[in-house]
Amino acid sequence: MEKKLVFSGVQPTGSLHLGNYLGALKNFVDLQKNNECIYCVVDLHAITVFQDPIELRDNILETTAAFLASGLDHKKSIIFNQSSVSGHAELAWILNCVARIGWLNRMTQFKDKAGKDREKASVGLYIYPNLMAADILLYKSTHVPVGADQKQHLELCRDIAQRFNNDFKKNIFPIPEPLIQKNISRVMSLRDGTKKMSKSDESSYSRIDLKDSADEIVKKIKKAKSDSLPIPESLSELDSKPEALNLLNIYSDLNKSTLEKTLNEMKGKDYSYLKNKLSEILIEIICPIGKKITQFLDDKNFLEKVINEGSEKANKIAQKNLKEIKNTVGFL
Ligand code: AQP
Repeated sequence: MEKKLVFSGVQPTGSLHLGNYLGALKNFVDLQKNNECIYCVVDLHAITVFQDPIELRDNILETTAAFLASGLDHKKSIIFNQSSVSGHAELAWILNCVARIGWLNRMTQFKDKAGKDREKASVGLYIYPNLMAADILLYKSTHVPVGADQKQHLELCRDIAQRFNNDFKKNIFPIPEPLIQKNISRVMSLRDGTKKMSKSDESSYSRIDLKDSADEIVKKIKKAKSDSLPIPESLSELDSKPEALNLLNIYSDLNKSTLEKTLNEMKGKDYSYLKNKLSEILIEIICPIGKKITQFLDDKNFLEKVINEGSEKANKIAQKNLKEIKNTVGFL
């Protein structure tokens, strides 16, 4: 089987949550077994929305700690922070000149994040998808594990790679494939099943943080929105109950089961039954990761060493590819 070259990134914008774990990190860990993997703490992306510099520094280390605590091995995979490899910003500029304004105008994440006051959003937030394309293409990555929320950005990256190859009549970039989790590609907020679970949601009750204690998990799941009727029998009945569907989906995924099997086990029961089972399995899987994050954070020198070594390795690949790309564009 052909080896994949895998790239993905996570923004250091706060403590990572269950959505980041089930939608991204869990997949990162599986992929590192048989593939060459590059995992990046994307700090250049983080500053598209203002970040307090002290908090940003802490969050870069905390995201690195979450990578390691989830099972990434810095000896097998390259783990580093984006701003330490200048090739990301250099290639992003070249790709800014390849991507079309019309393509960016279709990006729904910009519309969601900029909100009504679009004029006041940073230019960086608008061209964020071009930087993401640069992250992926800088390493000539072939596969990108992301949550479903990033699918549109990845499609844009494919369009940019194709356009670059066509414009310069050279197959420089492979066209990267998304790797999206099948069972649960999007973990939704515990307070509103139509919104994704997100670090920046004001309510901490909307998400399970990887560092939450067992008590916090129980409290948050107890308070999670569900439904006043018992758990239904069929999938179709869940269409109009996004919060209930989300809890059942999370439980199924953690339990390595399918939604159909979970419904079979739970149909007719009250949501309190599901919530108790869900809390138990969350405590079993998430609490050990949270404990490891805290342990890693006690040794900041080690975390810095991991990202410095990773940056060196990433930089070597980046410089080689960037030389070829610049040459293709016609730079001296
Ligand atoms: N709710 C989610 N369900 C599934 N996957 C998710 N991811 C994020 N939220 C969910 C995936 O996690 C990876 C890293 O995401 P990120 O932190 O870089 O950016 P994000 O998607 O913008 O995450 P947040 O939590 O919503 O951060 P803020 O609030 O700072 O914008 C990605 O692969 C993403 O798909």
